[in-house]
Amino acid sequence: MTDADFMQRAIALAEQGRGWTNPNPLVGCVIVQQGNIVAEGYHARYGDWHAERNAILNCRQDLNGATLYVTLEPCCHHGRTPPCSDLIIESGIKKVVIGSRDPNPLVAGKGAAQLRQAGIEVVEDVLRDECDRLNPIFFHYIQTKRPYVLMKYAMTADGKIATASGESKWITGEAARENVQRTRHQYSAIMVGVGTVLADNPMLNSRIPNGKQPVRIVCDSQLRTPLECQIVQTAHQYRTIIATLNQDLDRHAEYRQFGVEILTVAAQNKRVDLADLLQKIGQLGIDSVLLEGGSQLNFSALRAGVVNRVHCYLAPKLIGGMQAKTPIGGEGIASLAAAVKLGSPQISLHGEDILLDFEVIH
Ligand code: AOF
Ligand code: ZN
Repeated sequence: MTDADFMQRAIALAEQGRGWTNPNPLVGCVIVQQGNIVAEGYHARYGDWHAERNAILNCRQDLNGATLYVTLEPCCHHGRTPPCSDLIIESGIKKVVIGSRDPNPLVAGKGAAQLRQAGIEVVEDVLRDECDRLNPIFFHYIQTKRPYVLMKYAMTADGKIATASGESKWITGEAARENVQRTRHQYSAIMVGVGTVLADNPMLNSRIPNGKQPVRIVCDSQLRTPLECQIVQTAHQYRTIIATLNQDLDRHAEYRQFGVEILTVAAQNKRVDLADLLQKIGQLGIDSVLLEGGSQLNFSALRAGVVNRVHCYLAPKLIGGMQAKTPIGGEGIASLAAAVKLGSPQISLHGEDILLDFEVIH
């Protein structure tokens, strides 16, 4: 087994926390003694022990001279938990192999430096790209304090999100829709425009058994969300925020009695200013947003430059229709030269549907 093999195992362990650690990172760790894994650990849930501490606590053997593999630089600060660096030093571990560097200003190289000062051999950047891919949300949020935004839509092979008459259930099949449910479990919030609420009366929850429920956010500049809609009616059960320009406190009270939080935000072309909204929900501790349309909100988000990633589900169907909506509406971008650029996609198949997973290049 090589360093890369052990790190691969640590990555697989980190994956087990997916959906539960936000706004903290996914982290996995293995401890190796004479070429054998003697203990494993991962960060299972926000606020729980870190991966390194779990691995060390899980170890029944003497750690003297052992090597610790961890997907993220060990921390050296007192947060919700004590510094992992101290525990590693006390344990007798002689070598630490690290995947990602930690951009958290409280750590950022200081963790590795502390281990080296204590005489521990530190090797960095082992499978760094793979390890970095575990935590795009954490890296973005810890540095900007604004949530990471994933724009998701499902369209036919001719680029339509509904028929000309507005029928959209369902463009994609069951397997793709299940994958969206898994994605919802990984994001802290789901955001839609009021148009989507009026058209679909969606629930916007995660239907994964024991899944985490995302906060639901509706962008509704004029407060047109009906009090009778599912989102308002279930706001006591699932945290719900309506972002608006409307300052009528009596109107706010009508929503609040159902448990809806009203967030007044700045205006941008008479609509919700998404940059302002994201800054505000970042301050509420929300590290990630799954943007689920409709096409007007998608365009506003792209124009505001706040989208980090795109999930385009492509269904093997054709429907045509000049009036049939496409995923991104608004005025559109005027010239090809100004197009939003995407990286090369990761491509996966879900039943008959294709998922194109793009990073937005800023
Ligand atoms: C985690 N899990 O396995 C590692 C983390 O408030 P705390 O004590 O949980 O500290 C959170 C910070 O610790 C986090 O921002 C990151 O910089 C560092 N490493 N965090 O939640 C882990 N190794
Ligand atoms: Zn730690």
